[in-house]
Formats: sequence, structure tokens, C-alpha cells
Amino acid sequence: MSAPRLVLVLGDQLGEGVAALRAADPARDLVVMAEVAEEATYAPHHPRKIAFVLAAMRKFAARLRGQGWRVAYTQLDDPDNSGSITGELLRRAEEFGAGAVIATEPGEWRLIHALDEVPLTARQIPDDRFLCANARFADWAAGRKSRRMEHFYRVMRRETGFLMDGDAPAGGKWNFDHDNRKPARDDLLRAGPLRHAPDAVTREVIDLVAGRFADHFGDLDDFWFATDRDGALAALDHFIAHGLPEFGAYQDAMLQSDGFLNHAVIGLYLNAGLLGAREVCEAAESAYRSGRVPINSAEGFIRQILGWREFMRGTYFLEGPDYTARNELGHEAPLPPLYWGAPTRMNCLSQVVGQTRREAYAHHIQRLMVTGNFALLAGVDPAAVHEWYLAVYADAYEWVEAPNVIGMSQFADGGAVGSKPYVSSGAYIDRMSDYCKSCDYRVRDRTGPRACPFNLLYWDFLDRHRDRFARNPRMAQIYRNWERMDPQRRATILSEAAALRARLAAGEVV
Ligand code: FAD
Ligand code: DLZ
Ligand code: SF4
Repeated sequence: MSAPRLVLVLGDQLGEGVAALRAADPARDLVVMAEVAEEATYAPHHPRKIAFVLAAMRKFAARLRGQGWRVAYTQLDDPDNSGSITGELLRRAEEFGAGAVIATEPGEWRLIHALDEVPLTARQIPDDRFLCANARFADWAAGRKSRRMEHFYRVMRRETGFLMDGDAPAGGKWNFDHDNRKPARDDLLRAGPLRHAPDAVTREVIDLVAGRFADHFGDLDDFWFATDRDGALAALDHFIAHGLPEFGAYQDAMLQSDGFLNHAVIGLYLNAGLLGAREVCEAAESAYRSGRVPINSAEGFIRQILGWREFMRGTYFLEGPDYTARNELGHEAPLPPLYWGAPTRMNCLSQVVGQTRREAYAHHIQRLMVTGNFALLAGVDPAAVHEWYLAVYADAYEWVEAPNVIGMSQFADGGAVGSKPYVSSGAYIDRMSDYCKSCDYRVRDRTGPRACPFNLLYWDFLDRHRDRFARNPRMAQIYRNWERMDPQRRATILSEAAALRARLAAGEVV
């Protein structure tokens, strides 16, 4: 019999249909899965994320064995563990006399390059779990002056047929965002995400992670994520029944008492491979077709997956390995310690960072308009912002995190993802949340000792980057407002903002 090949299955490739498994032969080949320190520490991942990935890996390995695969599985505390994916491939190659590796292409350049360099014959097969292949995205992007998600999304709607009535978009419009801007009310009942009690396998992993990564930012108690496909499917069903009907209306809202609102909390399951993008979109469309959810919710939700998620993946691979080093605005300030839990008087940041520490989760607007907005306004080095987001969220993998952070949130790619930077003063946060009511700062104060820092830094940011943005048609009105302001007031804003940035840079509590 010919020598076995090693079939690499990474911690975010946990589906039976993954390309490497389809290309392999269970009678001949050996699946390699490895819990390794390098993957837990290339960014200091939240312990909840590490526990989720490792527990899901253990259960997936058991499932593969049940289907007849031979699996060489390395646990984190195995004394022979080499500590890296390539180290484990080499160790298993020697142990089993294998010379070839079959891998599904990883979602990160770092690992793609590491596999290219492993001294074995390693074949990396395109990861076809996505609705738009990288080659298709490159084809769509070719020759365009600018790439915008909304254009891409319409192409995807047509190509996949999701929410189409013949040639026309269901409901008569491509995008129902206009109906999706309501602030949330505290007294509305929401089911929240489905919570799963950890079983024995998960509990063992939690103990291991708690002992090994106690120095990483993030809580591990009351762990409730699903860690297998059945649990992830139950979470999806729960969301479709209870969250999706009102998903659209409250998509942008933020509430101090509820960090989840009607969000699906399935990003971690999708990205790890426990759920597929197609089945999630199908579930949402079928709820719409059967009259269980309105079009603004179904469309708003499907756009996130068919539009944004695929657009971000295409962007990551099209932009290439240097994307995470981009810094078009030349921002160099250090990430303020408040991001790692140091005290802050800004209630919005304290709430979002606190929730992130507890849950390894924040929803899109919290990530974009609170933590992301503040880092951009404060001129933080985008590489440091990128490392933070990659570490702290359970759904963070570089292919999706980097275009969201370097591109959408920090504008460090100069506009490859968005046409203008997502910056706002405190007024936006006040309109969409209840954070400002319990803040030391006053959201209506533009200057003075209690002026909301977002207000000061907002004008300061626009002023600093006037050359780049003043001619952007979507920002012209804002610049006109700034020019019309009393010169004395403008000078006060700029000097107070400079003092604030100096205090942030010195690590003072702000
Ligand atoms: P929902 O709001 O319920 O949306 C449903 C699904 O749509 C998500 O699960 C996700 O798969 C997809 N989706 C929504 N928005 C986006 C988007 N902008 N890009 C890609 N997919 C999207 N998403 C990640 O999966 N991983 C990340 O590391 C990540 N980092 C982000 C960083 C920043 C600064 C910002 C602004 C957004 C980031 N996002 C990231 C996108 C989005 O915030 C999360 O996908 C979402 O909050 C996950 O929670 P959910 O499952 O409840 O999503
Ligand atoms: C995120 C993660 C973690 C924490 N641990 C492992 C691991 O021990 N073994 C593994 O195969 N994968 C892990 N992962 C997921 C990888 O980091 C992920 O495959 C790459 O970042 C590419 O997306
Ligand atoms: Fe945040 Fe400003 Fe509102 Fe305070 S007043 S919660 S700092 S936006």
C-alpha cells in the first residue's frame, strides 16, 4: 500500500466537506490536527476563543474517527508537542513515514507561507466554503477604479439567486438599510443568543486553557458557546426564530444592559467551519419566504454574509500579505491601555471593552463606532488596533478581521474597503445607545472639562486630515460646518484635543 498522506485540518476548518478531506482517502491517509501554542499566541487570543477552538477541534476529531478516519491528534499538553502546525506536520511525517501533505488553504498569509516552506510536498487546495471564490472576486475587481461592497453584493445576489424574484430583488429594493436605524429600547424582550452548558470535553479544555493562558485578556467563566455542529445549528435555528424578525430594525443599536440585542452571534461558528455560509443564507431566505420575517431583516442579514463577509474575504486575498502593515493616514499613537481593561471615564468604551472581556464578543456597531472610531480619532497605529481585534473576538481570523479593521474601521488602506472613514462625534453614540446617560463626560459639551472626547477628537481628526478628505464629496458638508465655526472655538477644540491626545499617549486615565 502506498505511503499515507497527511491531511491537515486547522482549527477553523472544522467541517466534513472541507476541501482537503474531500481530496483525501480515508483508507490511506491520516488526518493531522494539532493544538499548538503558536496558534494561541501569535496574537494573545481571548481565553474564551482558545477554549472554543480547542473544544471544537477535539469534538470534530472524534466525529471524523467515528466516520472511519485515522486521526493523529496532538493535545496542547502533550509532552511531545512541538508547539507549531508545521512542527507537528514534520513530527507526524516522520512517525508515519509520510512525505506529502494535503491542506485546505489557510485563511491567513502567515500560515500559507509556513506551509509553502515546510520541507514536505505540501499541496494547498483553495478553500471552497465561500460563496465567492478568490479567483471570482479578482475577476470582478479587475479593471475597477474602486471596489464597493454594494456593487459586489448585487452581483452576488444575481449569481446565487438569494432574495431574487426573477431578475428583480425581492421586495423591490436591493438594500433596506433605510429601515434599519432604530435605537433599541431597554424594555423590549429579547431572547438573546442560545447558551450551551459545557460538557465534559469542553470543561476539560476550559481547565487547560485557564491554567495555560491566565495572562491573556479575557474571562473564561460561564462559558456558553456551542462547540460542535449540532450546537451551532441549534444556535442558528434559535436566531432565525427569535432574533431575525427584528434583526434589521435594531441592527445598529447599542444597549448597556444587552450586548447582543438581536444579533445572531454565529460569526464564530461560521468562521470555524461549524456552519456554512450558504445554509445560513438559505435559512434566512426561507424564513422570509414563509412570512416569518420581514424583508428588511432578511435582506439586512443576508447582505452581511453574502455581501460583507465575502467582500472582506476577497479583499484580504486580493490585497496581499502586506495589507496588515498598511498605514495610509500615518497614525502612530500607541493603543491606550483602556483597550486591555485599564480604567476609563468614557462609559461607552468601558462598556464595550468590559463586554469584550467577558464575552469575547461585541456586535458590529460597537466594534466600528465605539472601539474602532475612538482608535481612529485618537490616531492609534493601525497595526496595534489590528492585533487587538485579532486577539479579543471569538470570531476573529485574519482574513475577515484585517479588512474590517485595517480597511473599514481605520481607513489605513486609503479606501480599498470604504469610500470614507467611519468617524463620528459623541452625537452618533448618544443617538444609537444609552451609554451617554451614565458617563462622566457630557455628550453635548464640545469643549471644557467635561467635553465628550469623541467630540474633541472628531474635529481634530478632520482638521489633521483636511488635505485628504476635504474634497471627498461625502465629507464636504462636514468640512463646511467646521469652516463656519467661530475661529476662537476652533482653536479651543484643537488645543483641548491636543492635550487629550498627549494624556492618552502618556497612558493617563481619560
Ligand atoms: P450579525 O450582526 O448577526 O451578522 C451576521 C453575520 O454576518 C456575522 O456572523 C458575520 O459572519 C457576517 N458579517 C456581518 N458583518 C460583517 C463584516 N463587516 N465582515 C464580515 N462578516 C460580517 N467579523 C468576523 O467574523 N471576524 C472578525 O474578526 C471581525 N472583526 C471586525 C472588526 C471591526 C472593527 C468591525 C467593524 C467588524 C468586524 N467584524 C468581524 C464584522 C462583524 O462585526 C462581526 O461579523 C459580527 O459582529 C459577528 O457577530 P454576529 O454573528 O452576531 O453578527
Ligand atoms: C485560533 C486558533 C487557535 C487558538 N488554536 C489553534 C490550534 O491550536 N490549532 C489549529 O489548528 N488552529 C488553531 N486556531 C486557528 C488558526 O489560528 C487558524 O487556522 C489560522 O489563523 C488561519 O485562519
Ligand atoms: Fe462615550 Fe462621549 Fe457618550 Fe461618554 S459622552 S459615553 S465618552 S460618547
